[in-house]
Amino acid sequence: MINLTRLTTLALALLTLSTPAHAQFTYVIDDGSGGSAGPAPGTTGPFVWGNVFSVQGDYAVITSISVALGAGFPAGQSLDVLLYQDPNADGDPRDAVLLTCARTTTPITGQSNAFTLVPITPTRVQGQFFAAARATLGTTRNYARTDPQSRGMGTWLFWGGAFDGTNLASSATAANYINLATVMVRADATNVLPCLADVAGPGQTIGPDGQTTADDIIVYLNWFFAGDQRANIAGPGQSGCPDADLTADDIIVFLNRFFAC
Ligand SMILES: [Ca+2]
Ligand SMILES: [Ca+2]
Ligand SMILES: [Ca+2]
Repeated sequence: MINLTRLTTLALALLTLSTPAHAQFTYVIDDGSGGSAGPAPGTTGPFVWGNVFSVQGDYAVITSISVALGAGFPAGQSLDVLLYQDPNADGDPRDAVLLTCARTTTPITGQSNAFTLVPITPTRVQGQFFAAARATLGTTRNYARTDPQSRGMGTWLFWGGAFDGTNLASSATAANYINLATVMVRADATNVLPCLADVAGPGQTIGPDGQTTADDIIVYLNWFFAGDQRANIAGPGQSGCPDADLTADDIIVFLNRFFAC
């Protein structure tokens, strides 16, 4: 006679093996309550501020970056978030490589402890990474909300010179905010990298169906040739920071994602 209890247990065990559990983790070094005036670079142009974190366990896939803004952040200005890999994991992000970025046009402004959460393309990191915010400095400059009670080594600020806001090594000033305060920038992570090319189901219905098939490629290419921004997933050199254009870089990145699933 078949033991149904054992069969059920076996089926559940196999299900557990085949579908890894998604768990969430937030990288954070502030205590949630900011207050100091914050850094105010004496320049205009791009300003990047953020924190270096060490990867904890399996939580190596970053899914969003959250930023609390300082009193000087102008209403109506967009806010970018950026994720960098530190190639030598030494706590110094001046050599860090930009992996991906994203923009919000509706950040929460006004000095408060409210975080603006900006989703990014889920991206795997290792060792140490730099999670950062970017905005263009104007007449008011204290853009970064800081927490004076959470002092440490992790906060870095970049501005000035020929800095384009992405290549940290090109900034005139790279300041490690040692033991002064912490900027309120956090990163959310999960332990499983999703399939980023699963955009469609059977019959080219929109939305993931758990499989990668020709439907996904067709839907992506339809978006691309229609000028749909859902196809804009890369920048020059197949950078993970989308530019304004739909080019071969976008298609190559999509196909790389497809074959990585
Ligand atoms: Ca480094
Ligand atoms: Ca699919
Ligand atoms: Ca593009």
